[in-house]
Amino acid sequence: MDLRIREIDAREILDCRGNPTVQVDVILNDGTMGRADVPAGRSTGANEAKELRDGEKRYGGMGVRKAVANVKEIIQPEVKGMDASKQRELDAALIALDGTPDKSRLGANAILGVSLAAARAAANALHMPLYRYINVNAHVLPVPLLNLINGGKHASNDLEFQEFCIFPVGAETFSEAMEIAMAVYEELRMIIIEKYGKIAANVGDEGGFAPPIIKVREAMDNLVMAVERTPYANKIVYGLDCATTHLYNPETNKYTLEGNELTTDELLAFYKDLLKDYPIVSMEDPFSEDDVDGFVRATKELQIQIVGDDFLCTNPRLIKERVPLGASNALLLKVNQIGTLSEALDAAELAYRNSCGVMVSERSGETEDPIIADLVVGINAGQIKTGATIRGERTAKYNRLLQIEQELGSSAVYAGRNFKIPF
Ligand code: 2PG
Ligand code: MG
Repeated sequence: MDLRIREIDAREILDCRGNPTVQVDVILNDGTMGRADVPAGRSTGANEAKELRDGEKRYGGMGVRKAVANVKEIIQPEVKGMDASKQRELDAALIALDGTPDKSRLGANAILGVSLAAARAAANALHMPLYRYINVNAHVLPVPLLNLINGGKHASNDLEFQEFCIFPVGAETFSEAMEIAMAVYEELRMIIIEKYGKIAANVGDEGGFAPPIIKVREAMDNLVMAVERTPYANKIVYGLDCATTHLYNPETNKYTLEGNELTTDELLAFYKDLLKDYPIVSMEDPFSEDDVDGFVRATKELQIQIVGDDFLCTNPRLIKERVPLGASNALLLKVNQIGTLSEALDAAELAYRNSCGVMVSERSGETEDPIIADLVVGINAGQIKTGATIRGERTAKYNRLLQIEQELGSSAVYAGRNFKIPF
């Protein structure tokens, strides 16, 4: 077995929104190949690593031919001959070669593709599933957060919060959680058709419904009604991605919500009222990406899981700076926010060491690559957010988790109500 990198190939492929993205193949000396696709966000944080887009006419400027060329012409000669299983060494070389703090020279999309494909190649060469290659103790199957109603930047409705999720925490197993999720999905589809007509049952970017709703409470009521029509109501709690970076106006220092301009205090009061009426256990980005004070107050006063997405950007520097202040108690882990596998693993470890939960997440622009399914099990994270089930780029992840559950057999533990600290 020879784990040294012989060749790297890359190409432009399409994500689920039809935008170009990077696919990388890392081929080892022994002929083994690892392939990985790079996802892309739409409601992105300012502190994310920067993907490189061509900015030319084709694909409205979204082409990634430059990133692909960077993989083949700049990265390949540099990392050729490196041992693909020395992930940290490889990632450090990629970071040094780029030379910018946000990976903007070569593009985080170019760098991440190589980083992930190398991990896959090494795991393949060692005949190991990727989750086990990441961690010999991998055994936790995550609670799937089904994002059943889409708003914000992911939908063409006027609902401002981006994601309304169910957490099937009361399931015994991951496969039961999926069964429960689909039962709710079907009920919700019927409720939406009854209330808003057939056309309203179309779905948003992440496969959840995007009915013509404006009010947060109306979305929650529909979701709760759907849950209550199934036999699983006592097994389900709720979570939101408020994604408020995009509702915040830095000029007025206020948040736009349902036709009102709210201060941090008023938005917090809105959340408190909401928690009185719905069993919401998790809120992501309840305040905008730099509203540290808002995050501290939310974490302290709401007493639920407060997840930092735009707020932490999977960035070890931001986690070190912000989490010890009591600003959030869970990390949303998106590998392309930081740009290499080892930095993402560092971010997860830092979160754990600060008693934070970790929720592994897709991007709204995904491909069929299920790599985050292996990642979430590999780090025993306990929670995965990968949209709703009826789109292929979403089922790819759920289906991979179903395979992993079967592979793990009796050692598989479903995180369930312990999703924050699963063991
Ligand atoms: C989010 C994500 C994923 P995007 O805000 O959490 O759901 O969206 O990938 O568009 O940033
Ligand atoms: Mg988010």
